[in-house]
Amino acid sequence: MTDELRRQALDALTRARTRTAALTSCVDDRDLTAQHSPLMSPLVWDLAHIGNQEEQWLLRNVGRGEALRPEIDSLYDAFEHPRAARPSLPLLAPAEARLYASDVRGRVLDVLERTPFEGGGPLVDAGFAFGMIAQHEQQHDETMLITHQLRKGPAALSAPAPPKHDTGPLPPEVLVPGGAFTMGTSTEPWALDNERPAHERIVPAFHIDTVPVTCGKYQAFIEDGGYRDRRWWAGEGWDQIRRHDIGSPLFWRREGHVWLRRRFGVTEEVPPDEPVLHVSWYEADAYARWAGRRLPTEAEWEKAARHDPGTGLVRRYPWGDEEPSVAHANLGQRHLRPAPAGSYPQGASPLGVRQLIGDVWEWTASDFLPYPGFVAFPYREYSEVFFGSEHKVLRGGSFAVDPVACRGTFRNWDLPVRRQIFSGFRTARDAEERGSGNGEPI
Ligand code: AVJ
Ligand code: FE
Repeated sequence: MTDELRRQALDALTRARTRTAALTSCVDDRDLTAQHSPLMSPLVWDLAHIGNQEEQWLLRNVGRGEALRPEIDSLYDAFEHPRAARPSLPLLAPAEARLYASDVRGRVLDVLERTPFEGGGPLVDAGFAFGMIAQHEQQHDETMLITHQLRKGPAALSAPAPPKHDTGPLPPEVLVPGGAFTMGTSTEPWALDNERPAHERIVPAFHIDTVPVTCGKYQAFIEDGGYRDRRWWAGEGWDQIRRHDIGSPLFWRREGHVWLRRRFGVTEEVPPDEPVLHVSWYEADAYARWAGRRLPTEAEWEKAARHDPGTGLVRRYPWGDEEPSVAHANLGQRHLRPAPAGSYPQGASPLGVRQLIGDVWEWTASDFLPYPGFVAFPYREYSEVFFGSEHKVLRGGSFAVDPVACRGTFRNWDLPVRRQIFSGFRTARDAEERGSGNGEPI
């Protein structure tokens, strides 16, 4: 078991570094140090920040080694410098940042070899710190992919389209029976603090969309004047779309009767059967209200993804406990887009809900809050400082998420105005037969 985890840790760290290298070698140094959007860091900041977090946690903390470059810690502290201010910092130049990150990694491989995965305390047992750092690097790789999407100019990245699957016809929604289920985890070895601990939740019966909302359906909301009708918009959402004159998802543009979108430097027609991407929580919420529905709560989303009504048990993923394969989900930046709605039949949940994992991050109705019994670990700044009503939870991961940072319990969060992230959604509604609390199908 620990041998297997050690192999997985090495694999996850190596996979992350291969991806980081690809994302930072396909553009020149000028591009790496430029700020492509005030919302994002220069790519070279992410690169050295990845190395610096790895140095702090795996070399200094786990490995009990001397600090390599303590003087740069504050440059790469995300809380000290907002993203917009990072280009004017005396950052390591691209070649230096690359050398630093690879120097750290070389030493980390020695630490990994000599660190016992049992009896060493919660930071190292089951290789947690190594898994955490692999997830950290992959999360920044997704952030860097967002920067690539925002970058002007010709394409720097390419990937094949997702394979074709049997996408239906499918029923538009699935009934999830009411009753208790186990939310979160106390056993997943590399689950982050906010996913813990496992606890019972009673979730009344509800219906949830079989597939994420598509561009075609979202277009109907636009054509119906959805962006001009105050009734659909909550809170700051209306102010945001008025102030910034927003009338479509980010990166969309209308030409006559056709909607076009720019994707990693290439302009194409909006594909109607693809899950909609680059919408804010407010846009998702407004669409749901227009459709006479609502966003699922986080507990509903997780119940749809993990609960098996046949056994009453929860799964790690909708399809079961096996690690994601290419047949289960569109993950890991193998493709640079979500697959058509209804794809990945082998990744469906026991009740037949598709594409819960991969393709697009799914906005939920819920604020980012701690579970009962939450303990910050190993640092308050990962989750705890973000808890509250400011951030909304996203679930399921996008095409840009590596499997190491994606599972049925994984929680992501962002401000409800954000739309440069790989965000989409599906909708839900209460079941008429609410209140049957015994967990049996109705
Ligand atoms: C969990 C994706 C919101 O990118 O801000 C990276 C992950 N935390 N470095 C983020 C993270 C520290 C985080 N999100
Ligand atoms: Fe970070």
